[in-house]
Amino acid sequence: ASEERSAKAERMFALMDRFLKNDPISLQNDILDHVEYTMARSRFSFDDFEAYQALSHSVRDRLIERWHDTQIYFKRKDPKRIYFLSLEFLMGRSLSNSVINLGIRDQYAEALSQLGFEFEVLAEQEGDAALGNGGLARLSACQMDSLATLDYPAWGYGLRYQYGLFRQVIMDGFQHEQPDYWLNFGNPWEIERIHLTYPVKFYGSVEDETLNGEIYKVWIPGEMVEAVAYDNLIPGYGTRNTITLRLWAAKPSDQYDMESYNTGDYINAVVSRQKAESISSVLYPDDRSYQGKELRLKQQYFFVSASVQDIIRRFKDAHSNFDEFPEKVALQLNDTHPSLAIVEVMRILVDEEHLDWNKAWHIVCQIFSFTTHTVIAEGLEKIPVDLLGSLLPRHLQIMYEINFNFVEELKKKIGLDYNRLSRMSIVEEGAVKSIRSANLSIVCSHTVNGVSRAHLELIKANVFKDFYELWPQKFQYKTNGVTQRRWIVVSNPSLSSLISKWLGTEAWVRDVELLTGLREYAANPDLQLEWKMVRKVNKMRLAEYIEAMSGLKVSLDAMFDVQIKRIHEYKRQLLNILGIIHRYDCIKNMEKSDRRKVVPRVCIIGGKAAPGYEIAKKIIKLWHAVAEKINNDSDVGDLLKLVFIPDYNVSVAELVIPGADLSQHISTAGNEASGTGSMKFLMNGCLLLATEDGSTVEIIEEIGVDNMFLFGARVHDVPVLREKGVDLKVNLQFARVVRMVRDGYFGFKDYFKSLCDTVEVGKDFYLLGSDFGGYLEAQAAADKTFVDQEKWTRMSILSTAGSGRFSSDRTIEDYAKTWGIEPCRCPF
Ligand code: HBZ
Repeated sequence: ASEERSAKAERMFALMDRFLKNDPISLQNDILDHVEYTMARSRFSFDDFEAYQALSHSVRDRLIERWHDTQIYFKRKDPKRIYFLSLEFLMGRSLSNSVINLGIRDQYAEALSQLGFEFEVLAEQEGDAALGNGGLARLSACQMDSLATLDYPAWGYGLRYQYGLFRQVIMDGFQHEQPDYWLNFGNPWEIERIHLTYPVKFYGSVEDETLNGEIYKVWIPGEMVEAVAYDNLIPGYGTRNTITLRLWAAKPSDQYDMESYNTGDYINAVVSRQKAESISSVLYPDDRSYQGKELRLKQQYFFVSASVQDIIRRFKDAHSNFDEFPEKVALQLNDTHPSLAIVEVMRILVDEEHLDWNKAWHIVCQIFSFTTHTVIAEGLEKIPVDLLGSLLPRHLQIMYEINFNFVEELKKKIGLDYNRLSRMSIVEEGAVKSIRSANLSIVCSHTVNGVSRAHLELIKANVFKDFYELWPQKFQYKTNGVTQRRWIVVSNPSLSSLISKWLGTEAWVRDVELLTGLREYAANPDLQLEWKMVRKVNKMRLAEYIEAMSGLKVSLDAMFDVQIKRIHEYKRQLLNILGIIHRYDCIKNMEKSDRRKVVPRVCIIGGKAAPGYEIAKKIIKLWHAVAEKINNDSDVGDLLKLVFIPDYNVSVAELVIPGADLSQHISTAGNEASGTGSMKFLMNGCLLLATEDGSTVEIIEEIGVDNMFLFGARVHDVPVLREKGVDLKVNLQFARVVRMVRDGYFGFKDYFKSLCDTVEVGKDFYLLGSDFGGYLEAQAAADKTFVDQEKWTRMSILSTAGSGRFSSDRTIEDYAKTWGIEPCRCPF
């Protein structure tokens, strides 16, 4: 039968030449067909949005062809597969990325222009898929692009939230959150697989069942919902391979609640069924703190259970013996959010496949690899046992058993050191008895990954010290990376062409280390001139956006100084604001004749605060209050302008990053696990002003400390400085700017009081006071360099040239070794 199947497959491949054509005329026909038959609009009357949708459908058709070929090929080859489990993916827009990876952007642009449309204009119609919070989620998206490009047999699994990350609206300088119902106008980028569903159980009880003289546990659920697959196609660049990001949506189950219909309360039965959909309705907008909310736990289990069932189903299609499972399957846990997958695999192997416990455990220990994205203990998830026991009674039992075995083994190794045993236990005894997801993930994974070298050192020394001492070989790091396809080719096409021209090849798009070839031309006046021109055009594009958005006209001669990321105390946007106040104060107190020497600046900031994070929201308001004052001070004019970019997201980043001269990555050392924004700026030739935190340490190694503006306390200084505090009599400049805010110089005196309190002597946990002097010096060094455009441009070129190590292609190659997977390239 399998021979017959593959013969049939061969015949199908032979038909390849009847697949869709990519010449402009064929593209036009396809677009118009979609206008008429998919959108049901007349060919003679459709607007830009409808054109965008028709265009997207024609791109999707092409993706589908490649995707089918890839999936059939994977099936035939049956390689070891990697399953990437993440509760968050920040995909952003798909159109430009897809046509570039398919290699047909120019053909589309031509086809559209003959129809009277402009590709860029239509691309702007697309909304972002924002199914994630920040760095962790965008990292997942970058890694999917690299997995596809490098031909790995990979699947991403996640949740199809109906509401993505909230929309940020600023009113009177305050952040307001609005729902992001991104599916309102349809989503051409997903394929609904109505027949690809799995039941997911909740609540209920566990009973014993005897089968052939053996006793097995059976879980009798109290509620059941259906997980429906939505496939998002991820094309690789320079390859036919197109992989799947499978997102699950919750639907009422038809199998389960027939009973309620027989009670006669038809209306209420239907209404209560509908509640099932709430599981996948909304993304939690907190990117650090963990709250023990039932809905969140339901989301985690829902997506994990559907994914694990899907993975096991695929394995069983080709194999009958679970001994082969670890040779065919690797699971990657993106943070602890999917850690229930471990327990779900155990449950299925033991309770449903009837493997004995030890055998199942042996399998589990070989398949999971875990990556942590946090540095602080407070960031670690804890699931209250009461909650878990009621929602997933069987899983709690399994966790207890895993923990019991682990603690027994541990006692043999370390003796009866009860403090250490209780720290390492998966179960935390305390006021609220809880499961420590990180401990579970570490115990059950073969590898624990940090996201930068510095991050690994921190977790070894702090949060996971006990585990590191027990299993040093488990702990590794895979420095994060970003995809140059999106972050240079899609977002900065003119820089992209310039690079290809000077390197004489486009090969860097797949092999980014080739960018080092730019180093030899860094001082070349011809390249410098072209480089500056490209950067100027990008600044112009950003300036137009700023004007359209805020009415503010900014000077292109000014230095565009950008900080865009989630708003957090540890990321120190407040340090940035206080630095700006200092700059303003200096300008005001200067002789008029000296003002000519001031380097004009446009300070740009963007980012969302978690809805419940009061201090972060005050930082946003402070920015606006300071901006109001400075932007309206005619005395200062173009020397200093402040811009807040509202609703920062992936597509905004694509516009802002190429237009930035300077970008700030100024977290207190020891707080940013890696940071990936800096890598995007680096690729685009933007200079960094940064602290020695997270991946910055490695960036310094690539581009050299002289090619950026470094300042601030180092990791080992931090505890000392926290202890010591700063003497504000010495640090007069800092005291002065904080006082200005306190005294109501920018209004809202009472409202800013608690914000000012966070940086008072003795309370300044993130060390704004002690880093302030160094920060001002680094800013002054940036000003000085900016005046020397030859030097600045050289540093800019060297930044791009040194960015190769921070491609997610390199990250994925590192992971591939850990996962034990090989490329599987579709040959057609
Ligand atoms: O992950 C970030 C780190 O802060 C950053 O340093 C790193 O570069 C990046 C990628 O490794 N962490 C997050 O973005 N974390 C979250 O978004 C998050 C979301 C939900 C949570 C916890 C954390 O429950």
